[in-house]
Amino acid sequence: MKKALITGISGQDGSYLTELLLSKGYQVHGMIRRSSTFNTGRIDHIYRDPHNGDKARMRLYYGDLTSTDSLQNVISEVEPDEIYNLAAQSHVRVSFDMPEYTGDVTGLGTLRLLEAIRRTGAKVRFYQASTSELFGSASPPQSEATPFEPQSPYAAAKAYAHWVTQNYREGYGVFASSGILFNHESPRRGETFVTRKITRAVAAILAGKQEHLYMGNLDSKRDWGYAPEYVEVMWRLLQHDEPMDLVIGTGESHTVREFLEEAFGYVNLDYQDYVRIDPQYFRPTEVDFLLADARKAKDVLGWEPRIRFKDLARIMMDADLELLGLEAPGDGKCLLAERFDGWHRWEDQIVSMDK
Ligand code: NAP
Ligand code: F7E
Repeated sequence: MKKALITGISGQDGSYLTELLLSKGYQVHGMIRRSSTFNTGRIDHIYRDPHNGDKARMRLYYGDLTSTDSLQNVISEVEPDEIYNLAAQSHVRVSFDMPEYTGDVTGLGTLRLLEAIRRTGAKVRFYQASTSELFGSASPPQSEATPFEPQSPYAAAKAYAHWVTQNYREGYGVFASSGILFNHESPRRGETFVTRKITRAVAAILAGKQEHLYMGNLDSKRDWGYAPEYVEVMWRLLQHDEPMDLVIGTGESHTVREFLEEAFGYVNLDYQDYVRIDPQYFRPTEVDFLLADARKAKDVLGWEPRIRFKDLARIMMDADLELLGLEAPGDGKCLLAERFDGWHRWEDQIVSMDK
């Protein structure tokens, strides 16, 4: 049974990756941060009480990317075959408010992890969560050959993490691959990222719980994909013979305004009646136009996205409507069930975690 260690297991991608790896028979070990309340909402459905005698296939450990000893301890204890470094201060706007902290966690945190791998001599395959934010102001479409032009403390920290990952690959022979993933969303997306902020607001407006939606720049363009499809690439990347850097995206780009039209339009509302602009959501420097050229992913891994912009908006809308007990007008739920049913087969297996 292969063992995977996931940093950022409690995040959007960490939760989907956990489900995928469990369905593939892995033992999954995840690092979580200590907080005064449990912060495991996205993975609680996987919890099985170990006191019931179940054989543990999932365990959680306290640790932090800012703490070298916690990283070394968890690697020594788990002896993983694969490490997925998904933990980060991942919010671009917040990185302008907390630039030093973002650099420490998102940038130096990756170095700490790689250095722990080198020092412990662990024979692991390492995945680094790189990002389309690295391309910043570079002209679209962006591929592996596009030069980085980071436009935020977050992107600069991710650039450091990306280069140091490449350095440990070349300098120390670590099997280290970076997925340069464009934006990917889901019903589990953090509530302050723009897609989820919009779908939650539409549902709340429909339920009479919210009057207006305050937004920033509506003209930036993003290549939005569906998170469960993207975590599959992370896994496939580490199964490949050679470590590499790989761009992952849909090759389709839309403005924030178009996402508003899609989400409000889905329940027959006009976004212009509800959306107000609040400059607090503008960023000192913006990334205007991201569009993936993911041909290498198709050539090397045979990977292609199935869920596109409209389906993504519908899936997220249906989930947020359901959360508020509202009827979904479309068939987004069918989409979800049909295409990803197999992933949830781990539920039949014995899974346990001690938190
Ligand atoms: P997310 O939902 O924000 O999750 C981030 C995870 O990192 C959470 O589990 C969080 O723990 C953890 N974390 C934060 N600070 C930490 C620290 N100091 N030590 C240990 N863990 C810490 O992010 P995501 O959307 O799943 O993205 C996963 C990764 O891919 C991130 O590195 C992100 O930057 C990168 N990425 C994301 C996208 C995207 O569109 N989603 C695209 C490209 C790259 P808590 O739950 O305790 O906060
Ligand atoms: O913003 C604009 C905002 O915060 C998208 C992270 O996962 O993807 C994400 O970074 C766009 C930007 O994502 C609001 O200015 C307008 O142009 O959803 P976002 P992001 O900044 O693209 C990349 C790939 C990552 O790696 C990151 O970790 O939407 N926008 N009005 C707004 N954005 C937010 N959050 N809130 C607004 O009110």
